[in-house]
Formats: sequence, structure tokens, C-alpha cells
Amino acid sequence: MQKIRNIAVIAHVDHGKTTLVDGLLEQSGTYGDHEQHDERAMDSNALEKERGITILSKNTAIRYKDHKINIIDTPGHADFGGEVERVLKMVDGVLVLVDAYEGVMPQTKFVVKKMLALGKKPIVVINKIDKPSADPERVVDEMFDLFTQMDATDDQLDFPIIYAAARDGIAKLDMETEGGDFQCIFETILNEVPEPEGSPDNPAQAQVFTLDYDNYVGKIGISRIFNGRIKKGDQVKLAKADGEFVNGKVSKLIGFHGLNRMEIQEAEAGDIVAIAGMETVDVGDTICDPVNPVALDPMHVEEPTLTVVFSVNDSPLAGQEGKHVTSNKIRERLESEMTTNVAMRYETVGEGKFKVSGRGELQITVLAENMRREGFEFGISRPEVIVKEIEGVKCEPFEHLVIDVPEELGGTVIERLGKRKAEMKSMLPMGVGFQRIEFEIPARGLIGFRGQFLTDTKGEGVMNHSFLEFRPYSGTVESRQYGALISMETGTALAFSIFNLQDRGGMFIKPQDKVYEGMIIGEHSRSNDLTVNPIKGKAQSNVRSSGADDAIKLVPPRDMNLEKALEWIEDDELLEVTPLSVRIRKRMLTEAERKRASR
Ligand SMILES: Nc1nc2c(ncn2[C@@H]2O[C@H](COP(=O)(O)OP(=O)(O)OP(=O)(O)O)[C@@H](O)[C@H]2O)c(=O)[nH]1
Ligand SMILES: [Mg+2]
Repeated sequence: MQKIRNIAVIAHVDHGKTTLVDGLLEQSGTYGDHEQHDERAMDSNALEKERGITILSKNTAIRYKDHKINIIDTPGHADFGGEVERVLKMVDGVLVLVDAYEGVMPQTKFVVKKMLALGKKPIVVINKIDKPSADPERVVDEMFDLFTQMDATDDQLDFPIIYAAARDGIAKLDMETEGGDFQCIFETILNEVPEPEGSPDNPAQAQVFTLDYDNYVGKIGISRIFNGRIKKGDQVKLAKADGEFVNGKVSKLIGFHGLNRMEIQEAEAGDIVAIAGMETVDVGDTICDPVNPVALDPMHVEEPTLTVVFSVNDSPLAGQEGKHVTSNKIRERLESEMTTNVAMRYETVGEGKFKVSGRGELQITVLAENMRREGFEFGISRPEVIVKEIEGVKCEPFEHLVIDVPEELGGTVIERLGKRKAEMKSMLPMGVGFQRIEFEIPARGLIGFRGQFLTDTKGEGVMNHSFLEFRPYSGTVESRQYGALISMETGTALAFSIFNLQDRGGMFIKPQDKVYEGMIIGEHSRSNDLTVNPIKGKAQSNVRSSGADDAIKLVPPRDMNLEKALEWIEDDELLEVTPLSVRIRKRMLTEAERKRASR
């Protein structure tokens, strides 16, 4: 029988998980001699590379001495937290990373809580000790406190600590050691992480924790084998969440090694492999022995907390930039997304309208961003939190929010958040001249807050939040303070008009941009909406209509990317997303319609 260790790497966003996995691959000699690989090699899809964040958890395997170590890299962003919880069930130990300066952050708490509750053995890695502001001792204390608060068992509390600068390939067991490499991480994994339970001689049981799709073999379930053996060609029974058993056949078995996947003939208890051949496979299903099928405990899938409506683009510019624009195409695309993405749901809510639910704005914008890259054009409405009734009480999602701000700005931010129904929980000095303030806030109050926060703190503030729980509805929260500047005309924006409108607020457009009646071209500096004309040229004579008109000095437009725009819009507004543009518009395009509706 193979000697195996299964671990997950968990942490708050950006604390260095994927970078650490790079080092584990590198220093175990897993890469072939001439194998090319990027930095943060596990962040393999285009959006992940571009944004420098992990969106999907991914697994790899390395060899160290006579052991195989299966490693699952997880996303740190709160929107993908549900994924972490599933991954944790598949492993026997975890590397919990924490930034040596930032310390315990909201998602650190979230993942530690889940990990402790599932009884996993933690190894704490204090990462980024190279940072000049690093304070590893303080962070170790924070971790102890956190573990204690969260009722860690004595064994869990007795966690080994590794100090690392993952980016530089350095790791050591105490801060006094000079240099140091990842040997100590490998050794700690072998010594501390329990070997997998279960036996290859029992009837087969493997549980699916991630889905993948391949054009040739179809749906693939990445699974941990808890018992027995699975061979290519095996007849199996698939135990579904509802208790039903479905017959299936293993058409292909895929093993992992470094960045490669290869076909294998057989795998046994303890290992993590990809299994193809079952079109109906879902996350949480157990692939069982056909004669003696016993399902494993179903997996808890986190419920969505946020919804938006995707709709067919019906703006005057519809169909000009994208290739997939119809309701059918959008529905098919959403349908296919939901077959592999268990954290999201969708339903048809009207002609060409689809309600898409997920864990947060990032999760929804990642889907939207992927769609526009594939050539889709569509509208998106303002995000709404999901309100649900619990024991007869109307409840909404609450978040744990942590902000780091320059001391002198703390007051401003506290006041702003107060209006959004946030409750302050603690305030501590943090590094030189900074404060860390923690809040609990309805998720609703956070929608649109980030833009405001960055303006208030001149970009110096850092905010992080993660889902806490559903709590009783907290009443109205303050929303956007400023009105919209709305175009009254359809045509091409001119530098001359933009110049004249600059005093009215911040512009979202530049000269030569196409505009239409009802499109929002900027944020008004007052609270009401204002209808304006962005296409008016200077009366007659010498105005050159292009932006090259050098007599005119224009403030650069505010960059309203998908995320910012989605945070910004109100209920009576929509985003128009195409492969080339993100435009903001009023749902009702003419002023007459809007007036009528507001009466
Ligand atoms: N100074 C310093 N920076 C590091 C270290 N390790 C990682 N980083 C940097 O931290 C940033 C985030 O690293 P990632 O490995 O993507 O972090 P992550 O935890 O995988 O992030 P998510 O998957 O998005 O949650 C990158 O810019 C890394 O280069 C380190 O030891 N020291
Ligand atoms: Mg990562």
C-alpha cells in the first residue's frame, strides 16, 4: 500500500497559499528537469493569473521520500469559502497560513473554525516573515487566542509552527535559524498529519469534492477514496444526495503529479484522483462498490447570500459588440456553469431574465467576466442579499468586517459604517499610525461601500469581510449618496461637452465614447440625478470633435470596471456588459418614463 498524506492549504486571501505550493512543488523535485512553470503555477486559469487570486481549489501531488503528499490549494477570498469547507473533508491535515504582519483576518477565522470543527490537524505557517513590518510573535499569539476561542482540542492547540518566506523558498522551525528550506515543512507533514484511515480491502467508497469538465470524457469528479480500490472500467454505484443510487462505470481514472494529470489504471484508499464516466455526478456524491454500496455523509453546500438578475441586453447599442446575445444562449451558458459550480444557482424569472445567486459580488463578477470573454452580451441588475425566514423571523446575511485605516480616518469610517447598520466590535492600534477596527454588518450595508471607503481613506484603507450568519433583518441601510449624470442624447460624446460637465461630478466616459439616451455617464456631485447632454459641440467654428483637442483639459474618467460598476448601481439602474464595454444605464431610458414611474 502507498504511503500517503493528504493536506489542504488554507488562509485568508493573499497570505501566500499558492506561492507556498509553488515552493512545495519546486523543493520536492516534482518538476521535471526541463519543465517550464509560472509563478503561482496552480493559479492556472486566465482570470486567476490576471487577478493574482485563486478562484477554484486545485489539487496536486508531490513525492517526498517514500511518501506521496496530495496537496489541495484553496481560494482565500470569502466568496469562495464554501469550497474550502468541502475540501477540508477530503484531507487529514492542513497548513494554515497567516501573514506575519496582517495576522488573523476574517477569512483566517472562517477557515480555522471550519478546520477545527472537522477535527483536522493543523500546522501553522507564519508566512511573509521577510516583510519589514512582520511581527511573527504577535501573530503566533493571535493564532493561539483564535484557536482557544474556537474551542480547539488540546491536540489541535498543540500545533507545530513554521516560519516562512514562501516567496523566497525559506522555512524554519524557529526565528533564530538563518535561512532554512522547505524540508522542515515536508518533515512536519509526515510527522504530524495522520495517515489516511480506511482500507483498500473494504468495499469501495470515494467522495466527490470538485467537478471538472473535459470535452472528450465529459464530467469528471475529483474524489478522495476513503475505502477500497477503484479501477478503470469498474462498474460502480453512485450515491446521490437524495439517497438514490445510480449505476455508473469508471471510463477513465486520472492521477495527479505536479502540474500534470495522467491516466492511471487503479487507485486505492487514501488517494485523491479524478474519476470520469458518470454524467450525473455531483459534488458530495459517493462512488460506491456496486454490491455493497454505502454512502458517505452528504456534503454541506453553503447557501448563496446574494442574487443579481442577468438579462438580455436591450440597450440601443445591443448586439454590436458581442456574438452571444439571445436569451437562449445566456440560459445555456448559465446552465452549463451550474453543472460544475455548486456554489451558484440560477432560475428563470421572466422573459430573458435569469436570477443568479452566489456567495458574493466577486463570485458573480467572475462569472460575468468569463462570459464577456466568451463573447456574451447581457445586462446585470444591482446585487440584492437573500432574505430568508428562520423560525418565522425575517433574516438577512451578516458579515464580519475588518478594516485597517490611518488613525485620523477611523472616525470618518466608523460614522459611515454606522449609517450602514454596522456594529463596532473592537478597535486596536496596528503598526505605525494605523488602526484595526472590527465590525459586524448586514451584507446589504456593504454593497457599494468599498468605493466610498477607498475615497474616504484615499486608497490607504484595507477592508476585508467574510460571511458570519443569517440574523434578523436590520431595517433600511443608507445607500449611494450621489445621483447619476444621465445622457439625454444618443450619439458620440464630445470633449467639449465633457469638459463642461466636469464641474457637475465625476465622469465615467471619454470623448468618442458612444452614448445613448438614458445611459449614465458620470456620478453627480449632489444627491439627485441630472440629465445632461454629452454630445453637444461648441457652437460652429473651430471645434475639433476628437479628444485630441488640446485646448481642452479633461480629468481622466473614473475607471468603472465590472466590479466597481456593480457596486455602484441602484435598483433603477443596470449594467450593460459586452466583450468590449461595461456601460451603466437607467432601466428606463427616457426622462418621461422615469418621471412617470417615480410618481
Ligand atoms: N513579501 C512576501 N510576499 C509573499 C510571500 N509569499 C507570497 N507573497 C506574495 O503575496 C501575494 C499573494 O500570494 P498568493 O500565493 O497568490 O496568495 P494566496 O494565499 O494564494 O491568495 P488567494 O489564493 O487569492 O487567497 C503575491 O504577490 C506573492 O508574491 C512571502 O513570503 N513574502
Ligand atoms: Mg492562491
